[in-house]
Amino acid sequence: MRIERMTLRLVRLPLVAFFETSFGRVYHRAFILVTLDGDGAQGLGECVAEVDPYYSSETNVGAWHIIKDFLAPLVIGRTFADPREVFPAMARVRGHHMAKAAVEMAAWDLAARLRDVPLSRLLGGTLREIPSGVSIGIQDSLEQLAAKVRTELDAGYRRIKIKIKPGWDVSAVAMVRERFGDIPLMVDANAAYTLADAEPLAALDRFGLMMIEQPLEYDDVRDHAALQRRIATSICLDESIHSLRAAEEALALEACRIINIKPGRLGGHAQSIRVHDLCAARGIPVWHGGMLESGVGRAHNIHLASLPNFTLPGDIAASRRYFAPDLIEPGIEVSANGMVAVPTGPGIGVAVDWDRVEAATIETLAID
Ligand code: NPQ
Ligand code: MG
Repeated sequence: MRIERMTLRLVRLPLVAFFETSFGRVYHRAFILVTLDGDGAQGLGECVAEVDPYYSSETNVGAWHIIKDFLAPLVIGRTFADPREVFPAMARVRGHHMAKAAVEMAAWDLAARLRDVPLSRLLGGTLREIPSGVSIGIQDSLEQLAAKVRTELDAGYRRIKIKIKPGWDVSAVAMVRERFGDIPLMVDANAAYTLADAEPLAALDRFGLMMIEQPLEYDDVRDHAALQRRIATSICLDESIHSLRAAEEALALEACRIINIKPGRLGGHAQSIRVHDLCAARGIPVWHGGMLESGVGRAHNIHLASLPNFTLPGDIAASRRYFAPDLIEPGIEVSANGMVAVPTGPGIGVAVDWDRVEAATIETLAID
């Protein structure tokens, strides 16, 4: 396929409810939609970088610059036999995985549409539906947290993840266990602790959590390995796994027993598949993370999460938990038993409502 043109749109949507992590509270989501035109078809990708460099060092304004000035010239006018060639074509640019992923994932959607197959087929997916979990942000009170957990369990979600930080950890987990019993439960610290907190983190062991996600520094592997030796709960790495190499290092050092895969963090679908395959070969389960994507990014995630080693429920919830309405119509739905169907149409297999995109767009740029 030949990439003929790229369009960038900076889009901003209000969130249905605020989302709070150890690094702060947000009420809106702003992201870049990337469109690639080629051979008479169009592919779509979503750049998951936020306004602020808090989860990751990338920002959407920075990604706009990197895509426009450095990535677009490396792909526009070029012919790719396979979307796996797109990430290597951008290798001259170091880092900027979220910017690269948006371009690369649009190329996968384009390739799948040109072959008239669902993206999952091209990626090597085998599951027809995927198990869905939810990520519940830090709340103002334990009462509010209990109400959220109740709502999500009633909706059928197969695993509850609660965000923690020092001061909102043992008390929150203890409350959930007391009120809701032995539900599939995990926590995500988004790097809010240090190795000096090993004792309070070990205090979580008695709650039988599925895992604790990214307790320590965002780029650390070594301290996580030391922590994993001192706590019984399995560590899952998120932020630290920014590449296949980082995944190899984490597994070599036994810094985690589970890995969270996000294509934005890794540089796209091809890199995500390589991490998935590495983990499968080592007996390490993976699950698909979430970045508060619109329906476009969410659909990409669902196709990727149909690969066989995504054995744990992912942070891939219904559109309506985040955006009402979403940019796609119909939105992503979750069944009463907590499953999301993998779309069967060509490409990402969802219908974008372009009037809604237009209404939410702050800035547009066409590059050819
Ligand atoms: C995580 N996501 O697993 C991320 C963190 C994250 C669903 O828990 C705006 C504000 C966008 C906060 C994207 C979930 C964000 C955000 C991702 C947090 O660590
Ligand atoms: Mg996380």
